[in-house]
Amino acid sequence: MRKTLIIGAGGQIGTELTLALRKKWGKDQVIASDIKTEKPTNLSEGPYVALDILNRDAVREFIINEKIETVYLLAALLSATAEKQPDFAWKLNMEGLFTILDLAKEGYLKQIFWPSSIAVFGPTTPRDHTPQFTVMEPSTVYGISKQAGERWCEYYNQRYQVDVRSLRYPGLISYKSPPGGGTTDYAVDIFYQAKKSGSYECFLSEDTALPMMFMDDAIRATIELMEAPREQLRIKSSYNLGGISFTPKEIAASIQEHMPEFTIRYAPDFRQAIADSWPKSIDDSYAQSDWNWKSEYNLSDLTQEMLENIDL
Ligand code: NAD
Ligand code: AKB
Repeated sequence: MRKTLIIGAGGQIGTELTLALRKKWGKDQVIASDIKTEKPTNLSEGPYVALDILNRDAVREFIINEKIETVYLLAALLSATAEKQPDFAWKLNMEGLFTILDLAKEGYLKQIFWPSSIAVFGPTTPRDHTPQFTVMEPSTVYGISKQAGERWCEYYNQRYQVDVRSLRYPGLISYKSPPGGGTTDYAVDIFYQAKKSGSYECFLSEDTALPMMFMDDAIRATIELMEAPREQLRIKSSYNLGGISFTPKEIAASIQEHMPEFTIRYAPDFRQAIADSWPKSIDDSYAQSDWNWKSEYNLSDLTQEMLENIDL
């Protein structure tokens, strides 16, 4: 086990990834960090450091002094929030990546994980079973930053032999930490509102299909990718990762199987255009053949997990 730093550990993925890696390797091996000055309560057991990824000197000093060897870089603005502040989204999503890639290029880091997203695809991409290699013309600042990030990961991989690995996560659904401002957040909020009030107003239209995944699958995929022998990994940019695909109408019906009185209404807002530019489902055959990826949770499993575990 290499000494690990998770940047953006206080977010939706970081919380669960930190807990999973600490369970696997021991809490002292995995340092959580975030811009939040207070240690997140979910991460109370184990080391925490407040770090701003945009403070390049502080991040470099910490990683070099602490002899960190693996970094998971999760700090970013997500699709919906990024559209409200495009300049800052570009800055945050790109500058942090260069800081970490350069540390690896200089030999301080042995391995990096940096997540991409289905947002790298755009309106000209084939939307069903979107392949690994296809037209990519993202129309959001978030998607543009992820596509550029993928290109830089591949470049550092090929040119400087940096071991940076990446997944194009679909929309992630979880109950331990809330989502941070994405277009797929409705598929988390719907469970909280179902339990709180028995009804939900959805910001996407009823037939908007998007690729989604339960968090346990996403964490397992991340760890499996990081542990795969490097020579087996043909994709040096970012792997397509498939889970399930459903519409708001289908997730509502799944909730109604447990709560027949649950109601939903639709009031699409600016996030509809973002969702309409993304794939409906993903072909992840490279992940399947290179590191034996297989998702486990279907819509019915996910609904049951969410309704059982959400604690209001
Ligand atoms: P999130 O918004 O929940 O968490 C991001 C964390 O980064 C937050 O805790 C935030 O405080 C922290 N942060 C923000 N600015 C920072 C800074 N300057 N320095 C240090 N920390 C900072 O996001 P998430 O959903 O956990 O996503 C993590 C990564 O995974 C992002 O790159 C995101 O694009 C990607 N991703 C997420 C999803 C998803 O559905 N959650 C899907 C695809 C890709
Ligand atoms: C978002 O909706 O922005 C994220 C993502 C799919 O990248 N959940």
